[in-house]
Amino acid sequence: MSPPSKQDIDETSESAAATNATEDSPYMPPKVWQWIVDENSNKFATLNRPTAGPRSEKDLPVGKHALQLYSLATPNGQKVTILLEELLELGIQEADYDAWLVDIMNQDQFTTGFCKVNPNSKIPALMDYTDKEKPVRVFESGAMLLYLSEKFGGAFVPPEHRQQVLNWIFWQMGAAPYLGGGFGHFFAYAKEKQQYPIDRFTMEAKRQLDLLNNVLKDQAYVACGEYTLADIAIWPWYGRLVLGYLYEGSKEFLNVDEEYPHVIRWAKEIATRKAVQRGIIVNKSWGTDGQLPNRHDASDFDGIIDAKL
Ligand SMILES: N[C@@H](CCC(=O)N[C@@H](CS)C(=O)NCC(=O)O)C(=O)O
Repeated sequence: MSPPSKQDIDETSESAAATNATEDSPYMPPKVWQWIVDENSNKFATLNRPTAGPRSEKDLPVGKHALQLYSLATPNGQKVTILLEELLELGIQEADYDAWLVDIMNQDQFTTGFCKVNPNSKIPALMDYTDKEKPVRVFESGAMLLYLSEKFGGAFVPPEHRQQVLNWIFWQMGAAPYLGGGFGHFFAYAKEKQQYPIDRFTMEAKRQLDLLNNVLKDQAYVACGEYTLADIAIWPWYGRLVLGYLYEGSKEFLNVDEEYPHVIRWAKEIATRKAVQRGIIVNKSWGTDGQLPNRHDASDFDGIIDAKL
């Protein structure tokens, strides 16, 4: 499927508008949805298509370690690099890894090589070549956290709190799309600011923050009294949101300082962890703070670990 031509777009928009739009509702859906590219609507407009699968031929690079990560320092990517750095911090040398930058704005996630590791074309994607005869592909960041934890003896999943950890990891995987794809998209990325979607997703983002605030009022970490995989999954989204690093202006807009003090306390505490400070800059290629586009060795952090959180 290829992008529609300018003529297609004009004809489609005109006919849809003519048949459906009313004064109260300037857009009414046509009977059959048509793919219309409006390059000015948001920064992902030219990236998104209604079809899946590769768009170009290219193999992925493979480095020296058994674990090969293909990712980007977005919250979903940071979860995994934080966990890998935490495992190394515990002294687990087999967790050493190569992390390769996948530039999603350059459509790197649609190469044949990337799609073989993750047919869903989204970062992060991981290959485990520990058994060279039977390499394992892992996609979906939540699955990746559990895979790595299990591979290394149940790290960050205390047996007595295992179910609580799972509950919160699955919560994060279901909840964060409302924060990122909903609130973040309409508040920060959509060029035209519309009240309806901003109200809808702000309501949900604040409900989620209130939930975390209630939980963190009574215990130090999200799943139990100790730092677990659940915090590693949740912090890059909700921790960085309340610290003001996700969407410009959103900390004030969501009234974070007034309403979610326990989330802020938890977020600040996790931000002091050395592994977290390393993990958040892996596969990062923007900003004036620390960045490490590709990571192959612990020494790659030398001189750049004054990362801004
Ligand atoms: N549920 C997935 C979501 C991954 C995801 O949405 N990745 C985004 C970046 S944060 C991506 O690769 N977007 C590129 C695209 O949609 O083309 C996970 O947690 O791994």
